[in-house]
Amino acid sequence: MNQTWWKESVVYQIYPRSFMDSNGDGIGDIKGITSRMDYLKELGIDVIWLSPVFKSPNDDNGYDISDYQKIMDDFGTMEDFDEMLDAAHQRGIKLMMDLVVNHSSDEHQWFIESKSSKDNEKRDWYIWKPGKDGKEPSNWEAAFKGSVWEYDEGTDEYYLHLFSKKQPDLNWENPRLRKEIYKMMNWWLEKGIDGFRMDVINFISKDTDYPDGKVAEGKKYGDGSPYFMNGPRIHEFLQEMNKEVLSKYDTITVGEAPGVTPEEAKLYTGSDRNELHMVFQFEHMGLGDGPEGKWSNLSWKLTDLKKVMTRWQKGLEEDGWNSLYWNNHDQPRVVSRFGNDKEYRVESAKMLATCLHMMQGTPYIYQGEEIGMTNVQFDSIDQYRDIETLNAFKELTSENRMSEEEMMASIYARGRDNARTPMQWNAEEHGGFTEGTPWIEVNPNYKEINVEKALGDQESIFYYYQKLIKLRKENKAIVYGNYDLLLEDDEQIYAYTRTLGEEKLLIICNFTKDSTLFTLPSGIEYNSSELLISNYAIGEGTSIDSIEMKPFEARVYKLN
Ligand code: TEU
Ligand code: CA
Repeated sequence: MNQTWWKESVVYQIYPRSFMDSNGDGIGDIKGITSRMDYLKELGIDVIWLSPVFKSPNDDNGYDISDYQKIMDDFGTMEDFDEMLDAAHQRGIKLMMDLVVNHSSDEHQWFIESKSSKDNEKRDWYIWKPGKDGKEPSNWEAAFKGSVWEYDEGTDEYYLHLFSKKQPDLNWENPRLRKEIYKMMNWWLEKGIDGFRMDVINFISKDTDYPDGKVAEGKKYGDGSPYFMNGPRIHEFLQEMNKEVLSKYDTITVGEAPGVTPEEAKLYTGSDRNELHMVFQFEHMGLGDGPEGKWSNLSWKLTDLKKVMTRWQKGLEEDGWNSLYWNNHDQPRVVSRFGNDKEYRVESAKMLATCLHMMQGTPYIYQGEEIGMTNVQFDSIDQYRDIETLNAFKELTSENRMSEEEMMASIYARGRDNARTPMQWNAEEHGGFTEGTPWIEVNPNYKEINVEKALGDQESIFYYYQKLIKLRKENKAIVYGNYDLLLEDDEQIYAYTRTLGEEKLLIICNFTKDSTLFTLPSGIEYNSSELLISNYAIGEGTSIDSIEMKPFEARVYKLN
């Protein structure tokens, strides 16, 4: 296994709008990030993944870029950016930027020209089609509801947008467009950044016939995903990107790939593929999805979570590499999603962190996860900001597919704004995030849950994450050891081993608020055991043959 820094790193994701506001306008900014660089150093992370800070009208909070080489006014200036990059590098922290090139903003100069006329030289930098029988060219549904095709009166054609109509898809079939993207990527790498997280990168190659998708019961639009996920030329494009850009620098890359399987992930991340280092898969995040996607908010089973995680651990064990995450700016807070954000918030947050960070792959920590921030429950839909949530609320309630109460309950459980309420720094007003009025309200529990309180409590979730990160640095078995699941049918305990040569680790996690007996499966040979980390105080010399696991208890043993 070729040992490389990006396999041995821990990444911290910053959603700049909600991280730290330095000028009192209620919006997080780059100077605010720089002011918190020592905090990140203290946590011990190696890389920052910075969600987009580029010029944008913020239809999708920066995932709709109108200039790839300019900083959004809300966030500051390019000088602020250079200062932040330098502050990170001075502390040995690398910076991974968010590359959003499946689509741009409709306010990007390229699109303005492309839309201006059918024979504009940039017309085919985007995907334009005439209508079919007076309707959209195909029946696909957009991620933010409605058709993926928006009609343009001026040129009597439709353009494709898999997300909002202000996010027109770029046409990757066009070599001139691809060349322009590579030029922009090189420009950022020449500035000294250390890599990219690539937004829905497995969507950039489409089936250019745009065939209709299957229409589910009661739905108006069809499922186009078989025709835009992992498309026909995706590996050709990524190998070209690697040749033209990535191979020239010592980068870290991760491709966000909704719908990817472990088998396909080997093609994206295999060491001889010359494409990407790793991908973000979504199978564990989709547990509980139903006919209305995540808004169905069905219950999930631990055995299903174990199946999914094991498929990915084993699938990429020989070649390829896993990313490891529970949270990001699109997902609910893991302590609310898979843990217990009430009486066992601290124990379950630590247990979930243990379960993930002891696996094989590069762990990603989302801002606030390290202090156990929870989901939020705003009283009114008017307090929410996320386009995906607002569009879904409008469509599902207006079409009586869900009641307002059902929709609010689903937003509480699965909405993206759960991750976007401001970082809670202290118990002052607005959690110390801003001295102004925050662009979205702070979670009301900021007085109990905040960084200042965590730093003053040796038993806090923060210091537990710090220990996990340190453990990874000290134990090659955590990075490179093989994973083997134990007790696969147990609905309470998630247990597995990691093996690297003679070294063997045993990880035991109780995912429930009920105590439960762990019995070491036969066949696990050992002479002695050394406790590496646990979220409860454990008496010396306790046997590991059978353990009464407390609510949400986690333990990691080194077996000798
Ligand atoms: O998300 C891709 C994506 O699939 C999202 O629709 C996400 O899975 C979904 O919102 C979860 O419910 C990326 C970015 O992470 C997201 O913030 C952007 O809105 C989207 O692409 C478009 O750029
Ligand atoms: Ca600000």
